[in-house]
Amino acid sequence: MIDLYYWPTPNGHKIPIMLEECGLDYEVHPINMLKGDQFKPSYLKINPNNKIPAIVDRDGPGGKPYKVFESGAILMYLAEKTGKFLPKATAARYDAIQWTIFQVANVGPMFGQCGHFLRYAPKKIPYAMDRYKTETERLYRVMNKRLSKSKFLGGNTYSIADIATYPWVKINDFHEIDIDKYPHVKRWRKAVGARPAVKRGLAVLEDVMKLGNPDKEAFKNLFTRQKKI
Ligand SMILES: N[C@@H](CCC(=O)N[C@@H](CS)C(=O)NCC(=O)O)C(=O)O
Repeated sequence: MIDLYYWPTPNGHKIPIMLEECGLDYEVHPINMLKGDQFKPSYLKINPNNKIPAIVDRDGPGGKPYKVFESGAILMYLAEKTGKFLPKATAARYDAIQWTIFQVANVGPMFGQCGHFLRYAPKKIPYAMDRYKTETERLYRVMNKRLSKSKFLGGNTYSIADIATYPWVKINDFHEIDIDKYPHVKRWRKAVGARPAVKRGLAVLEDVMKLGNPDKEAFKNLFTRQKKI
């Protein structure tokens, strides 16, 4: 049994999708980041970085509970636990790992900042809007080129690289990207989005958060309270 500490955001979605793909049993513990649950001392014992997602594997290495934070590390841990969605052969394995790290180091942070400065920043800052939009477009071009030669991001089989990246590309409207300009990404997005496990993963707590304008309390918890950590 896996305890999933979760809120339905792009970084969050990756984990129920992987759990569904792997057929693992899990229990969802909502961490309402709009109310500041991510800062509670009880949660900081699971994720010292006060962000979602995190997991505790009740049956971890040596039969003991094991905590994992950082979505990329969680995907790798679950892939290793189940032997699924990460090829065994070295080159294929590292192809998938490279594209997973590409997501956590580039796609997530840059698309996130792009959406932030386009939509949430209280002041319009043209330099920041342009900087992150330009980088987001560049990352779409990188993925489009990769997917023109490869069925999936990590290679010819579906892997944790696709699971990591799909939830961010799904919300292309949020960072104001016209998906039609990236036909290979569009083809891949359709194929990944059609997987039954992806649909089930996305449905977990789907009603509790819509991308939109956060209210005053949510804005404080998401964007200003970090100064005190
Ligand atoms: N690198 C982290 C990023 C996690 C992250 O940024 N989570 C966001 C939601 S998508 C969060 O918890 N935000 C709340 C906060 O920053 O207080 C990962 O991939 O797990």
